[in-house]
Amino acid sequence: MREVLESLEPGAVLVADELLVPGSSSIECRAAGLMAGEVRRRGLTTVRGSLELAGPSTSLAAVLPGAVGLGIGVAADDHAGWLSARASLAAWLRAAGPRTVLLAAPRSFCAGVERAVEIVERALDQRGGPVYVRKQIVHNAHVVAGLETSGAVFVEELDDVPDGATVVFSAHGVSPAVRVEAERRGLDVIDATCPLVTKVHAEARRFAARGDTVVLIGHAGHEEVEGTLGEAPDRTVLVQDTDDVDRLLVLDPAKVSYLTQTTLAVDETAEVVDALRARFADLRGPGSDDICYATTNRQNAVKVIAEESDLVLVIGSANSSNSVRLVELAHRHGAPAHLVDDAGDIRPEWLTGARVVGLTAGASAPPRLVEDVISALSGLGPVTVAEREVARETVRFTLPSAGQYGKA
Ligand code: 2E6
Ligand code: F3S
Repeated sequence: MREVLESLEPGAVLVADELLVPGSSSIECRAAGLMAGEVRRRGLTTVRGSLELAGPSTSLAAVLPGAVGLGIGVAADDHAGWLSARASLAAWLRAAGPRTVLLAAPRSFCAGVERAVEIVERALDQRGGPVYVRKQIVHNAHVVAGLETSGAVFVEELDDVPDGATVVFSAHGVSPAVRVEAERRGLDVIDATCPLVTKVHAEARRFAARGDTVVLIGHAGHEEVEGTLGEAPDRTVLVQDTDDVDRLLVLDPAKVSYLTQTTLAVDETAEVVDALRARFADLRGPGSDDICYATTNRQNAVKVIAEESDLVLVIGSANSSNSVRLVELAHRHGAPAHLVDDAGDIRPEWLTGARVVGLTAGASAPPRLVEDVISALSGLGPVTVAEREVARETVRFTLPSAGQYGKA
């Protein structure tokens, strides 16, 4: 232990994965990920390891009351580190205690994300050269980092892909202009666009072909929206809310149809569609909307847990539209809610006094992260896990044909 502390950089803090008690069995520190996040938010770096309780006086540890064999501990070798370690430990001890974790179901990966990730994994296994991916394959930092570690090269635009190389299009889809450019460059394209996004592109072409103004309801700048807009750019207008609908100018009010991004809030989108219908009596559309089954199910499930929870945690990245919608919806259904990439983003002040914690994950967040968060929370005291299932998902999408993988 002394060696670990001596090798700590100035300002670094050792966060204990276990506490070693001389002459006794070790004490597990499942909340180490939570503690490490808090130390990092205080501007210090962290190292994970074992902490010997009979060690140097610069270590701080606590055995949690009411939780047999669970502890939490930190150590630092300098004053700044020690102050931060002490404050972090105090904050997490305030949040300690028994709680219930209410899991939303469905949550986490949808069929389109499973397919997109598998497409990249297979390409990495089977292609000889590097595999480039245009944009994030899905909007999740952990998924992207994992595939990067396996060798995928993420780029923003096709300009960053060498001529003739393999490039995967992300799950959010691309505009026809991107496909044309890829062909012109002789790129070897594998398309991971979610089939439900592809369906919206087909609707855009069909509605535009009959001479309609196509109103796309969605968020400006989102990759899916950019791709769909590109199908009929001269005929398509983007609206984000009912104010945009009020301002809308169209060539022929009798020839208007609408489409939606797949990951919008169901309730807000219905309001925008109602506003469109109020202005354009002959409005045509895709049935009700293009919001996908996975988005709808995750929203229905988060509503249920929000109504029963003191706090809702949504696992997902900040650029994930469907994940952000889950946070907003939980708020609208009465619970304080926060988006976290992983356990390290959870703040002790959110949990202090929160005895029932609702937990869900956006469609691009790996299920492993949900398990990690439950495990981390169980390091603060006994956790009872209950699930609220609103739907069973059986949707699976087939992969592109085998010929798409490997040139041999
Ligand atoms: C493709 C289409 C829709 O930001 P958004 O929610 O759209 O995307 P992800 O990657 O977070 O979720 C999956 C997805 C992919 N949704
Ligand atoms: Fe597709 Fe919906 Fe997932 S559009 S990628 S199934 S969130």
